[in-house]
Amino acid sequence: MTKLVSRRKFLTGATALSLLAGCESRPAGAFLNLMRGWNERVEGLLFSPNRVAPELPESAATDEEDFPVYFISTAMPQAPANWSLKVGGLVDHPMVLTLDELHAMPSTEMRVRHHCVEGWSAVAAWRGVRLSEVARRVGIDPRVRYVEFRSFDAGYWSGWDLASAMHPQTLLAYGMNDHPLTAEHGAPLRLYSAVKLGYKNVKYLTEVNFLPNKVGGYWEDQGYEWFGGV
Ligand SMILES: Nc1nc2c(c(=O)[nH]1)N[C@H]1C(S)=C(S)[C@@H](COP(=O)(O)O)O[C@H]1N2
Ligand SMILES: [Mo]
Repeated sequence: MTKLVSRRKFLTGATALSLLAGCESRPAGAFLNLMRGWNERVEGLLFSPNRVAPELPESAATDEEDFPVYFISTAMPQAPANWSLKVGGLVDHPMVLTLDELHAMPSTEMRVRHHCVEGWSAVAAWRGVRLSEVARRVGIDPRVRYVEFRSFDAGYWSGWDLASAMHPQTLLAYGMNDHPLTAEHGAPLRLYSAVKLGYKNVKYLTEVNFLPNKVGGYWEDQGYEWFGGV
């Protein structure tokens, strides 16, 4: 816990710089871009796949009515009737997974704190399948370094580093606080990780692609820091 807190403090300044990059003037912009590249490299180095975020007791859970709801669509995103998850990219066996198939895989639950860059945080329990388990089933190519997550929410998406995606606390989540995910929080399936900031946790998933090249994201392309570690 102390480790997490101090690391968050350490990164705050650099994160603020990346956010400023959205309204940059030229010479400062070049400097900020340089800083952002540096910050991403440092974060990548600091990130340990073995560092686990603290799991919290039920008493720490936020009342669900008080858990903020974010989506970029103008109306609540609704899953298509024939929803399924496409898993592809540089993999041996691309798959199209139904919710039933995901339910049949080994499940994990974790109650952790959510951190949004807008300054709020909240606690919930999330249930789902480890992304590493899905990666094992599709068989990822050794050249894979990044993972792209896409959604049916007005094109919201995010690109991740492979190590964070394979972290044991990175789930394809279909449950929240002992009930199926609601439309508010990303039904039928969302990405949920204890080691990433809110905007990296793509709700309303449609696709997971394992890629050799780095890709951006909805907020990342507008100046939010790309790594987005907690
Ligand atoms: N598809 C989609 N996923 C998304 C977002 C979004 O707008 N659309 N917002 C992100 C942000 S900024 C946060 S803080 C969390 C919020 O998750 P919640 O609505 O379950 O609280 O979802 C993330 N994932
Ligand atoms: Mo957020």
